[in-house]
Amino acid sequence: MTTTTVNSYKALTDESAIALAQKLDFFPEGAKLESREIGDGNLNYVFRITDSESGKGLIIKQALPYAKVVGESWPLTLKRATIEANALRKHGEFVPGLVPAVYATDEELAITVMEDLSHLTIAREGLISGEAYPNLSKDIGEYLAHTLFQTSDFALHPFEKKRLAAEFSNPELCKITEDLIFTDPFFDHETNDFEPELKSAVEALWNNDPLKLEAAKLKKSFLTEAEALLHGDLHTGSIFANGTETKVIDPEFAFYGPIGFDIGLFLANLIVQAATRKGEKQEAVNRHIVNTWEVFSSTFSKLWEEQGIEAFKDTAGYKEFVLEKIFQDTIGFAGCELIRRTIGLAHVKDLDGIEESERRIRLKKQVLRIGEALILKRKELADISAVLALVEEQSR
Ligand code: SR1
Ligand code: MG
Repeated sequence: MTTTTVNSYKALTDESAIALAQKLDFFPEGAKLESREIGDGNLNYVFRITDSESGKGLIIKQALPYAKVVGESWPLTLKRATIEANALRKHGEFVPGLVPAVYATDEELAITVMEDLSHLTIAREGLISGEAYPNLSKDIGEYLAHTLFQTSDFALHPFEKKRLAAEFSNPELCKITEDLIFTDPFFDHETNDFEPELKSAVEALWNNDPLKLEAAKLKKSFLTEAEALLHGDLHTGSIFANGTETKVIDPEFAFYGPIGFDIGLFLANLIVQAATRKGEKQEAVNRHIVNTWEVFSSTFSKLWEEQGIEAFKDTAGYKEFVLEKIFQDTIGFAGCELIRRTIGLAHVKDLDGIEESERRIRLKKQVLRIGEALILKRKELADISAVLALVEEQSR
């Protein structure tokens, strides 16, 4: 690991991560600490510091001044570490059991020190190896409803909501999403990455003007609709889980955006996983898809009734209008995520990890068809069961 210096910023090494951990009032005095860099994401270093004697551990996450996935040629703001820590704390006010505890931060070093979750596994990895995660959709449905409702105009005084929207202004990370999810996959752009066997399917997508028009509308929603404090990157790699516990990590893309974005990203990543399965195993993931939406919408609805402050909250049809708009956005954003995870810059192991090339290409074509149909038909789908029916139809 090399050391990079930017002003007073210094990239951590195992040694300096241990030195930092020793200064925190966390481990017993004189503890013999060990450090391991365990980051497998696209952007940051993650050090796990452990004391084998006491069994205690913590995580030190450090943002790099560039995107790790591409290299130093792609500079990236360190401010995202502060955004991430503050989003964990803000969301933790509403769902303390569903996010890691933040112990300390250092803005100059772009560091967040937080709870060690190594008794859990990354949900994407677990799902790929067939884990059922019985509580996953209930927990994520509740996480989504609470964090999104409680940071919206439906729950907050307008001054507080706008203060938060300003605090969580995150232009550089939003630009990544604007480019990688909403723009580049729909054009012949150099960031795209796909196998030659997909070329004709991809070219058909680039030449599909009705699809591009709908993608443009969804991008406009993402750019302009500051509805709630989003996680901003809620794929299954941003979730730790086991049979009973779920923790949402990594909200460095947090900003004020459209409520359906977080829900759509999560559902899309479940849809990809379901596409790789058959029979009862596929049905188990399909149940998570349905349950996520049902738990989200019923919890959101309850919060609206019990805690909503909007003057029009009891006006007949308004809550239903809001939920219908969120649903349609969710489905459209899910479609964009499916397309970009298949042919854009950042892929997913669920698909890329399939070694048998014929099956991998067939599933990728299937996921592209599902993504396209979700974007185009999002306003015709009556409910979440209709989404599953569409996914099934496109999978034949
Ligand atoms: C350059 S970052 C590529 C992707 O990784 C992150 O996790 C986000 O999903 C982003 O789009
Ligand atoms: Mg991440």
